Amino acid sequence: MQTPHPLDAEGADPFAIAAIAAEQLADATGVDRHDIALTLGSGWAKAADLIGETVATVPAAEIHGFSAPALTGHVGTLRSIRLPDGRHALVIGARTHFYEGHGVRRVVHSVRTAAAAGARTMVLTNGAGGIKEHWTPGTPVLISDHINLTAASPLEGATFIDLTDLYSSRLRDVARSVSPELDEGVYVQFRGPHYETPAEVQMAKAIGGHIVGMSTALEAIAARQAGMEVLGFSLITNLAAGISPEPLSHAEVLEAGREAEPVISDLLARVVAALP
Ligand code: 8IG
Repeated sequence: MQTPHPLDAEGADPFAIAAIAAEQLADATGVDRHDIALTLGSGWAKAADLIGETVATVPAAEIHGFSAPALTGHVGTLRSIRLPDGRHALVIGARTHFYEGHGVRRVVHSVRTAAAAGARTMVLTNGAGGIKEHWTPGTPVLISDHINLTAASPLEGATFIDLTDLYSSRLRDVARSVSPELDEGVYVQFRGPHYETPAEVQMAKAIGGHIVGMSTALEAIAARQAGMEVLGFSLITNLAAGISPEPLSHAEVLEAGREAEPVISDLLARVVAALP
């Protein structure tokens, strides 16, 4: 019989598992404490090279509770970076998506590990579809709030967590001090992995959404539960289904990400340098 994944084991405590992961990370990187954590989604990976000096790169699969990456093009590493001012950032290039079907605990394990490693700030980035027509592919936008349409939560049991100002207005102000032209919008998380129908995009718009994606809302909730301050960015890689007459193509999404990468990575690096 195969041993279950640690997070799926009978009686498993996700926070204890994250604490073990954080210890292993400290051993593997030689960095006792990380101040800031970043999850770099499609289009954002190059930022890791710009925010500081890489101290160590660890394959995520070597750390307790992490799994090998499901998608080629997703990095599968945890990287410790020393910022110019001496703070340390943990760059998570190993996202587990809810649509992989392994449950929410695994989706948010990297966020909980970052919190256990000491991070007080969680920067979440993603590639996503845009509902506002003037957001051409390659536009980075701040996430101002979210609508979670996954029907799931990382919180277990009667855990009531306030999500007011989840995407910290203080940190959004910091981002706009770096790049005043940054627009913002409400992120709507669908389960995926299919993209939305045009009718679903119209629903997202009608309920107050501006961005559609498959990753960030669940992670942001876990970050808030762990007491972190959250900053969220979406790279609009495509107009959401039906907003443009063109059908969506994964290849075009990847291409838009590649083209925007140098610009948005530079933006993110400057925002990280300005974080309190
Ligand atoms: I990149 O249009 C990317 N990710 N749900 N919809 C959803 N996720 C996305 C999209 C999109 N584009």
